[in-house]
Amino acid sequence: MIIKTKTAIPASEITDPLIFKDRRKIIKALLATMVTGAGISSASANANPAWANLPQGNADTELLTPTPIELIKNYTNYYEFAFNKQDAGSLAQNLRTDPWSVEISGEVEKPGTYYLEDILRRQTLQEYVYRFRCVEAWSMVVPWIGFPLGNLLTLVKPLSTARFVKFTATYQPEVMPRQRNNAMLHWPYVEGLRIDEAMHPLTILAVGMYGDILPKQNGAPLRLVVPWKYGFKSIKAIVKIELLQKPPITSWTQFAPNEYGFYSNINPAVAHPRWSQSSERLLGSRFFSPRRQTELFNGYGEQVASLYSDMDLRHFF
Ligand SMILES: Nc1nc2c(c(=O)[nH]1)N[C@H]1C(S)=C(S)[C@@H](COP(=O)(O)O)O[C@H]1N2
Ligand SMILES: [Mo]
Repeated sequence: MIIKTKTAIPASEITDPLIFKDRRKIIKALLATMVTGAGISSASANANPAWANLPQGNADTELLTPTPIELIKNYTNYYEFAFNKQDAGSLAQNLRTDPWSVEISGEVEKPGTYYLEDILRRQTLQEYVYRFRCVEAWSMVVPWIGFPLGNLLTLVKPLSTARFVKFTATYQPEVMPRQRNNAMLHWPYVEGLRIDEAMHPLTILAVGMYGDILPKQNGAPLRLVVPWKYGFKSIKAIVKIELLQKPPITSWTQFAPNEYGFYSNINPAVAHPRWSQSSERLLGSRFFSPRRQTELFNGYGEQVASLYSDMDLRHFF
C-alpha cells in the first residue's frame, strides 16, 4: 500500500552522522544505496506499485506525473516569510537549518531532543509520489523523500494515553519577517493529527524531494506530509512533536475555525465558506486545460476512509 519506488535499506548502515555531518550527503548517501539502476530522480510514476490502486475518477495518465520542480519551488505557501507565493522562495534561504533537532515529548516512554541526523540514522528513506492539494484549490504531484511518521513515533513509544499529536514549526523571527510583526497567525505555526492518522503509513515526514535535500521554501529540513488532507496540515520546519491526550489548537483553526477545521480532510462535497472545493487547478497544466475534479480524501480513500467510518464527513471539516 505504501508508495515506494526503491528497495529500502536501513539508514543505520551508513556512516555515523556524528562524523558524517553534512545532511545533504547523508540523504544522498541513503538514496544512492537505494538506487539499483538509474538515478532516483528519474523514478517513473508508472513503476509505482500504488499506480494500480489509484481511484478511477480522474483516470488520466497525468495523475502521478510529478509537477516540474521549478513550479514546486517557486509557488510556495510559507507565511512565516511572506503572504504571497513568490517571495518565500528567496526569503526562506535565510532559514538556519543546521544544526537541527526535534524535541519529542508528552505521552511517550522516551521523550527527548534528537538531532535530525540521529533520527535519520534509524530510518529508511523512500520516495513517495503523492498528490498534494492546497485548500486554495490548486494541486500538484510531488516526489517526496521521507519516512513514515509512525516509524519515528514507534521508536519513542507512545503511551496508551497518547491520542493526538501536536507539531510545532521553528520560531526564528530574526529571519522570518512575518513572525516579527506578528502578522496573521499566532506563531510558531502549529498543526495536529489524531494518533491513528499520525500512525497511518501514508503519513510521512519528508526530508527531500526530487531525489535531493528538501528546498528550504518547501519545509527543510523536516516537514510533515499528509496527502489526504488540505496542504496547510503538512507543516514545514518541524522542531517539536508532542503526544497529547487532547487535540491541540492549531494555527489555522485558531485563525478561522469556520474555515479551517482540525480534520481538514479533502472533500469536494464540502465547500470552503468562500469558494467551492469541487475542482482544482493542477500546477503546470495548460491555461485552457480543464480543472481536475477534486477527489474525496484526495484519492486516497481506499487507504484512509476507514479512519473516519464513525464520522459524518459533511460536518467534520
Ligand atoms: N510552517 C509552515 N508550514 C506550512 C505553511 C506555512 O505557512 N508555514 N503553509 C502550509 C500550506 S497553506 C501549504 S499549501 C503547504 C505548501 O507546501 P509547499 O510550499 O511545499 O507547496 O505548506 C503548509 N505548511
Ligand atoms: Mo495551503
